[in-house]
Amino acid sequence: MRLRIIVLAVMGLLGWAGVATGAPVKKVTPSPFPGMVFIPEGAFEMGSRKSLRELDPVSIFQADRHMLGPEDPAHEVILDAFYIDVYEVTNREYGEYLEASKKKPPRYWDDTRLNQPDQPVVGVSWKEARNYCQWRKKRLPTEAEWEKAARGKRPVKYPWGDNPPDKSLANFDNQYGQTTPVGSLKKGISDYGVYDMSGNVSEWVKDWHYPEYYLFSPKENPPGPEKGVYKIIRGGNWRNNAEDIRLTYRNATVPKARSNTVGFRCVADPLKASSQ
Ligand SMILES: [Ca+2]
Repeated sequence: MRLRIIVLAVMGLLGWAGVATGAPVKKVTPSPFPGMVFIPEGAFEMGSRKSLRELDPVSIFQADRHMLGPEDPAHEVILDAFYIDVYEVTNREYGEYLEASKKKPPRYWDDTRLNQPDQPVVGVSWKEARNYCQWRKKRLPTEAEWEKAARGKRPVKYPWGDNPPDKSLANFDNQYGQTTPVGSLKKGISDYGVYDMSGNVSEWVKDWHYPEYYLFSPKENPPGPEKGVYKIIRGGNWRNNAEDIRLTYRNATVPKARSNTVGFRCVADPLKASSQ
């Protein structure tokens, strides 16, 4: 007993000495967001390869260019660091939210082809997706954040590289005839370790759709247009073809849409290091 007291006393003195001499105390910070991966700050090239100089000025005024996208011009974007969900939000996770919030279940909640616990939730409107993220103390990604997380560190066409997709890489082209459990297709992972960024479900992002946003969007942390009619959805889904699951492909739909091909994932901002 006496020995123990002495040991504790010595440890106390050492601790006191550490503080007194200003020795750095290493803080171990557990990941504040389980199930999320860190995307470091920095620049990346957003959009397809065509640069502003290569664009045909006449084509910018052609109506068909404005239907969706367009993906050009490619442009540099600089983002702050953020965390993103490794997986699309699942029915299991969304069910926790329904239980706590007493909100109405989404469309397709009883569809046995789509409602298994590990399948991504579908049939949620943009607002419902946003509200879910807020409930988790997260938010929907901006379009730029989504693309950076999908693109990783290389100028690639798909999260895994430039090889065309097959059913081991992505759930697309109705090859599975339904959504797959999130994270099933490990070969299709992005450089940052994010799953199903191509296919499975298209994903709501924060941004309104404005066709020529890439021409004038701010370089740093582009927040998306202030208003619009359509919200952007990204990544393509289990029914889309190979072209439409490319990571630069832009699609959009009305925010009230509740589709069996659209789900979402959330992002979060790093905790402020100074909060002590
Ligand atoms: Ca997806």
